[in-house]
Amino acid sequence: MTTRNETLFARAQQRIPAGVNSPVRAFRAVGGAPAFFERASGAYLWDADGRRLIDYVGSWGPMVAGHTHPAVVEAVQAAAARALSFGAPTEAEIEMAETICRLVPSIELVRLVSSGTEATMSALRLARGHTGRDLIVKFEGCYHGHADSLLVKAGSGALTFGNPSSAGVPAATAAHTLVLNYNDTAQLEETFRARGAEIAGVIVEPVAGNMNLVVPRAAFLETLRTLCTQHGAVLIFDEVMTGFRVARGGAQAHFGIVPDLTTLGKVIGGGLPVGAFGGRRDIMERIAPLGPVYQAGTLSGNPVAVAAGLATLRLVAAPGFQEAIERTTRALVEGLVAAARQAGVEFSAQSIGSMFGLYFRAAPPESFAEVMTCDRERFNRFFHAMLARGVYLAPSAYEAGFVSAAHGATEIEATLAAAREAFRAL
Ligand code: KE4
Repeated sequence: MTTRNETLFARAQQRIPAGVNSPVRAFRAVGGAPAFFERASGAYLWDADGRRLIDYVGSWGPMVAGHTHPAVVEAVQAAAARALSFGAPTEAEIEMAETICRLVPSIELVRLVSSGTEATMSALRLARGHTGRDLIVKFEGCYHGHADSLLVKAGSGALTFGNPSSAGVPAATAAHTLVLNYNDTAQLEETFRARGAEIAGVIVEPVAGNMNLVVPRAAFLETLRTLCTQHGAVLIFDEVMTGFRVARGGAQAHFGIVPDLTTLGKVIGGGLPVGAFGGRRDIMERIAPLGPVYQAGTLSGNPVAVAAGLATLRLVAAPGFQEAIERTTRALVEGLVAAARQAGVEFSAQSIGSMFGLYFRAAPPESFAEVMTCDRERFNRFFHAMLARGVYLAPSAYEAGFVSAAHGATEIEATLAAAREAFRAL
């Protein structure tokens, strides 16, 4: 019998490439028809077949307060009733900028955009404009959105479908992108020794979440900070995913490393399209119309999207919010490890803040190469076994998972009960 998800998927593919508006949603890595969702509330999603699912994707990060949080919905409704867009400055954008700078003190000046891709693309152009250099450094398996310079050995959907370096990116563009190994401090030092004077900037996920979850080794970020300072390269922390997830002030607060620029997205939009880039005032003052680096956007700082983001950040900044969500995430991970051990399945997992990684290998990977040794087929079977039992994980072995403040003991215990069965069925 054809399910409604399957019917919708067949119809979608007639007019949308692969039936989706972003590749990783297509379930091509895990197989089967993607779920088409109709509504969400708290920790739950309901799909076109009426299935209620516990959600660990959270729209890939934004839904940290849980779906349709009343404070966020009310803020959006009130803003929308006043105006949908002006294309002109509003007081709400000032409040958003002040809030971001207060929560992430390394950001002295910030500009809003409409996606994480716009944020990282703009930050790179700014690093090049500020230094007058062309070379940028990224790390294999890290994903920073789909700007040309960054689609070189990228993670997330690019990695999921085995095309980490996209077609359509001119060789001349890719030539200005140097790709190093995440957590390889020796290679970093050697690269800066050889080409430090050419490097405009280094962009890094301070906790990698697009090749599954990979946590930086202690010296990695510190060495990166030291080398960028020594050679006059701009250190960009791409906190689109880690911002307000790894810690209230992002991964930079967790590790105590101060980047020159930070990119944000996801949580700061609360589910609506908001990105941001910001940092040192002397660098940010190079952005048009103050300086020579052009950047613009019709809907940048959109009042309805900013209302959703501000309401979400107020919830995130509340006392106890981060501590509670970290406890829930740890309980999930510890329970999954215990369930796998009980079933005799080789499995490991870890969490940092409200992000987690699941690995079908004995220990959490510390590099892209180690991620590649995870049993992807086993993950795909586990994904479907959990989906069949009402739990929605990211449909790719190369994505991090996300817990929300709406996940409580009931959701965790239901997830672990499903996992105990799913591990046994592998
Ligand atoms: P967007 O352009 O998708 O808003 O942000 C790009 C981006 C930038 N930097 C980091 C660290 C990111 O994780 C992302 C986007 N993350 C993916 C999920 N791994 C978005 C999901 C998708 O592509 O559909």
